[in-house]
Amino acid sequence: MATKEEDVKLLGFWASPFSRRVEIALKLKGVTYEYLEQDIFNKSALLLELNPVFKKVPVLVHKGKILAESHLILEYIDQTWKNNPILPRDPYEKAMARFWAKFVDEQVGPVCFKSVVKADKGIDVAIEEAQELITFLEKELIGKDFFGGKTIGFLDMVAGSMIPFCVAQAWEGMEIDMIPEEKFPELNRWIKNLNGIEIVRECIPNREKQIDHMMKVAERIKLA
Ligand SMILES: N[C@@H](CCC(=O)N[C@@H](CS)C(=O)NCC(=O)O)C(=O)O
Repeated sequence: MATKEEDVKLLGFWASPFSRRVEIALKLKGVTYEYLEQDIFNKSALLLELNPVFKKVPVLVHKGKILAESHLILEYIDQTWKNNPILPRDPYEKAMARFWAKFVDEQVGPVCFKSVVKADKGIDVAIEEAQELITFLEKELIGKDFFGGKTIGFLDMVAGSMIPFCVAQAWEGMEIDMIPEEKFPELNRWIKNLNGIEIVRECIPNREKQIDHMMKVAERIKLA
């Protein structure tokens, strides 16, 4: 476990799935950290200094060492604090967790949000394309409580922060059910399991506030 002297700081943004997942990991490991909320529309000198390459949150600072990019930060946390492992030990399972996490952030997130908001080919086509992607994750959950097995792990943190607690709330704002129970029973079971974890509930953004925020972002995307 981390002690105060370990000096952990996290630069984040309340609505960001990328920083929310890092908070879940830190809390799960019992790491004490200082949280520095950032305005991503008016970036602080500190954020630009610590992440000059991407200029994005999250940024983790541990004993003066600076890390950006949420997947790498999660791996660093897992290797630094060994209790409550996040990534599978088995090399193949570890590679697959990384594979699906990349799929969530690079495919599911953008297709389920930007493509659905823009709906260039019509909203029904956009929904169908997005749900086709989510079906891959539905299949990955068959017979499991979490993607990581019996306990919450790396892919649960990535997919949980991105899908039910971010993008699905944007759909809710558009009055569309992104993950209907009858179509996605496994994902619905998984979301209930995630909601059953106190740390997850502590780390996810307030639902109404998140819907409101996502609708504002959607307006910006439509106008762009
Ligand atoms: N690949 C990055 C994505 C981080 C990211 O997109 N962060 C957003 C907040 S949701 C941000 O800082 N955006 C500011 C910007 O794009 O200028 C990660 O996994 O950490």
